[in-house]
Amino acid sequence: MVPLITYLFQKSIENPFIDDDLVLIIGEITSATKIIAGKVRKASLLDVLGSAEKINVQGEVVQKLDELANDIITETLKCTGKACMLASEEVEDCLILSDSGYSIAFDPLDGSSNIDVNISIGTIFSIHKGDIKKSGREQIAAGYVIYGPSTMLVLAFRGFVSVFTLDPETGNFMLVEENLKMPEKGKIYSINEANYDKWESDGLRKFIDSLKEEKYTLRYVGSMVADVHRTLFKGGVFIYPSDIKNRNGKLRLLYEGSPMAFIVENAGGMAITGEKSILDVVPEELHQRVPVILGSKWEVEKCLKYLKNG
Ligand code: AHM
Ligand code: MG
Repeated sequence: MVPLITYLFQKSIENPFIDDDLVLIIGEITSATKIIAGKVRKASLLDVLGSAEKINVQGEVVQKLDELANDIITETLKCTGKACMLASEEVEDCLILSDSGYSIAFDPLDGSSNIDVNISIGTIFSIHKGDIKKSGREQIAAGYVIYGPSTMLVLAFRGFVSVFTLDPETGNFMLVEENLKMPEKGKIYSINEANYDKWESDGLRKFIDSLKEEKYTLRYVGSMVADVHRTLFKGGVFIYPSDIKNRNGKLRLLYEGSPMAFIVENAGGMAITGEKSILDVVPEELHQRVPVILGSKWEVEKCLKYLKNG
């Protein structure tokens, strides 16, 4: 089995854009996630569960583990000397570190509402060269780490997606699947259906009704990382749409929608806002939100037709 760093050096031979600085950055992000994985596993034994009694820039309650994960990733990336900008879900402004290098946007601990109840959560990251406010299409790499029964890393570059599992005995992320391709069609839809009456689009309601008629089943964890991870491997569709309360949905473009769209598209799936590919949205604001419809081609194309027909 191949450890992550060996894999990255092997890939850098055929793909010169994977330079030493990028290998260092990815290596350090994943080192940070190993520390976070340890804290998540022991969370109820440490004083890290519950709220940090703060509200973040999104107006959401900050959990102690959110804050801890943010500090671990930020400090680790600062030490590389190769990161020029950092943007985190938990921090209002972009942290500027230098004039050139890689910029990293991250959600340190996605699925915060599940932290206290031992349900899978994760870290999402997106890497650009230079300025952070670029479209998702210009990402150099994107990935997430899921803290589930095992800790796994899904890492995407343009054209290929690979999957690694953290071996707790050696502390290495080991390659378990290369060139991941997601199913072209699935049997699962994933959406917070409690908001059915609040969705802005009648077409979306009709699409979900049509899936029920086709005997789809519903799975919704409420951690984007977990819901996207299942969708990648089993196929189907994950949706966080716009609704009358959240006109652009709930999920954030730079560190949720865009990296997940990059992973899904490079694994052969689709990721759209309802109008265009999420990867073509050019950010105007650091914490801007975006409606997300992603998954297998068959379901996403079908959803698009329903949305157009209203
Ligand atoms: P978070 O980044 O504060 O954890 O919020 C994002 C999470 C996603 O992981 C998940 O898909 C979504 O919120 C669930 O929202 P809801 O509870 O409205 O269904
Ligand atoms: Mg999140």
